[in-house]
Amino acid sequence: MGRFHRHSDGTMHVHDHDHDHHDGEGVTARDVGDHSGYPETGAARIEVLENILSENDRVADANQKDFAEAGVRVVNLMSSPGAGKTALLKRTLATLGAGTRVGILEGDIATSIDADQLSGYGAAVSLVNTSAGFGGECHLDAVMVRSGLSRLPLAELDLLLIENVGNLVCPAEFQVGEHAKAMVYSVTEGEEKPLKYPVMFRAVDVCVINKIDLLPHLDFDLDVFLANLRAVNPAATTIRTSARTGEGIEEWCSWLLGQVAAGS
Ligand SMILES: Nc1nc2c(ncn2[C@@H]2O[C@H](COP(=O)(O)OP(=O)(O)O)[C@@H](O)[C@H]2O)c(=O)[nH]1
Ligand SMILES: [Mg+2]
Repeated sequence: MGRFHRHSDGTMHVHDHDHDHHDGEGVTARDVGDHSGYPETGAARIEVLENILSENDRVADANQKDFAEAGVRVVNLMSSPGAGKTALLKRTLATLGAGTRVGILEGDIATSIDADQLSGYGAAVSLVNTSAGFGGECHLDAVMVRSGLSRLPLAELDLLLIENVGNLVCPAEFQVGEHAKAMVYSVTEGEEKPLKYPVMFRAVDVCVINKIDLLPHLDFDLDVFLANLRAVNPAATTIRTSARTGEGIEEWCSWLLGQVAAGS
């Protein structure tokens, strides 16, 4: 378990920190402190967090049972804010068309901006605002997802796509009962992020490398990024897309349909 963490807004959870520099295998040898913070309350905090996480996993199991009963496959889509999740989902809905019955569970801190953008494509959309009773959390957990499921016709869906809250750290730490985790990574984010945010990159089954239409305007080195990704997650599928031009969207939709087929 990582270190307990409290946000400035009062929300709290644990982060799985990378301790490579302690065992000598890490690439950096910089002294970043002894990690012995919270000496007086540390043990109690860890216990509270273990309870929170095991409660989360219990609800995630209940979600997964409901998904199995309904015969729906579920993909949890994560990224930094602005990497292109909503734009990719719009393209996805337009490309999959009526042949695949898709539901969207839209996670957002406070607004319905993304949910509004995704309506009108024939998909059932359920919005979960984390500021509405969930402390404004920076991720979706299993309980929040469960609250949004009641507004979806699960048994009538083939595929449920969850747009998680934009954040490169916390969403990866909470199982929500999904069958696969996907991330959208924008080429504007630099090559080094897999090394800086390994928990997220390690957790995903597929990394959609988006905004490739912008490559001619950037110094982004795709080979360096791919090597960094491989260093933390050798098995992840990679798909290059532009939600702007439509490049790679067919390949992404084929991957999604493969997920649906794997469940039938
Ligand atoms: N050039 C370019 N812009 C994109 C692409 N995908 C998304 N965007 C833009 O990036 C911004 C953030 O996209 P959005 O889908 O809202 O990101 P989200 O926060 O991850 O849901 C919007 O202005 C999109 O139009 C892409 O492939 N290429
Ligand atoms: Mg969005």
